[in-house]
Amino acid sequence: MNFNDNLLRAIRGEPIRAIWFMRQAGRYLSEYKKLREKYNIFEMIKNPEISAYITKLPVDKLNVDGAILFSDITIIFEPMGIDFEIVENKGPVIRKVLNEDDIRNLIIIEPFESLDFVYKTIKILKSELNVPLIGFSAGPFTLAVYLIEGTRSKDFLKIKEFMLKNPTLFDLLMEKLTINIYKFLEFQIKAGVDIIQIFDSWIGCLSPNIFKLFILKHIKNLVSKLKQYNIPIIYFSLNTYSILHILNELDVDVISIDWRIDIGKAREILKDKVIQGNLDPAILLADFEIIKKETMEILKSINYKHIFNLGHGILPNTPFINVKKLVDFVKEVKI
Ligand code: 1CP
Repeated sequence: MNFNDNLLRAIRGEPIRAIWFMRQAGRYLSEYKKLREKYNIFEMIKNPEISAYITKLPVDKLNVDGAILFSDITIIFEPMGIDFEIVENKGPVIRKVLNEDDIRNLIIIEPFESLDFVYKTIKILKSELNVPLIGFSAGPFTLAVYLIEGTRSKDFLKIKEFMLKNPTLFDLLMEKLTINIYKFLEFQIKAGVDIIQIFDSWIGCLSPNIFKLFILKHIKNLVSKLKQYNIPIIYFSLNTYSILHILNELDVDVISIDWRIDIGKAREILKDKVIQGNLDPAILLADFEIIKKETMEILKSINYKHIFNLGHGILPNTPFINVKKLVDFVKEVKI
């Protein structure tokens, strides 16, 4: 079994094309939907055989250049003592949002004890995969959104009010979340993942100034601690055109962008950083002619230092055949 290192080489900036998809392992796959009839998401994540099987599905079925661990950003909530559930069509819901005492008492996790199933899943995958394995976590602000808002938010007003009224307490929350995220990522690295992706899905709700004042130092701190492991780091966010120049300061290998920015513009702002993205996930719902045309637009404007991916996760109602044809097209097309 030859190891396919296209993704690692693309991350290093070599002129090679690589493709994978965020949320490639889950919800749009028929095999996943079948399993979902029997198990809930945490039953699947906590079962190393099932989790490894789901992780491998897109590699076997799509021939993508990377595998993303089947897990969730909320998997560290239980060992942190957070009472929550995943609600159908909604996502994580916290039963009791955090107050000052909860923040001061927030548990610092020991992943080798509480998350050993993740370790086992990674070990299985490392012996069976022929592509790099991507481990992940959320960024601290993205986790804080769930803990303070209670669930995903449209306007993010609760967390904004909280951080503006209680800056010191918010800073403590960010510090503790950053420690937990670091420990969780370090643990995944020690178990054997080849690449780390930080999903900071919700930072795009903040102004550039607030982002710099309240958030940036925590992400920089997380990245600088991870750097000792010499592992490629991808930083993902949404709606961050207005702070892309600030994100360019991060000492990460890849910046993942959404579809709201022209990729040529992103290239100018991100200088020589490797860029990941930026096909709109909705394009995969269209006819293949449109998928091809939009894909060509991206490939014509950025032919290297680029990892082909969507600007966000694959949508649940995406036809599998469209994803399959897209991978084949990207692998074969000559520019
Ligand atoms: O009921 C189900 O089947 C559960 C749906 C589901 C799945 C398949 C959830 C609940 N999480 C996941 C898996 C998951 N989540 C992966 C695994 C790999 C894959 O599917 O390929 C990954 C990488 C994530 C990451 C994740 N979870 C993010 C960051 C990326 C993003 O989409 O912005 C976020 C914000 C979450 C929270 C979460 N967990 C689950 C849902 C539905 C959500 C999103 C809810 C929201 O939008 O707030």
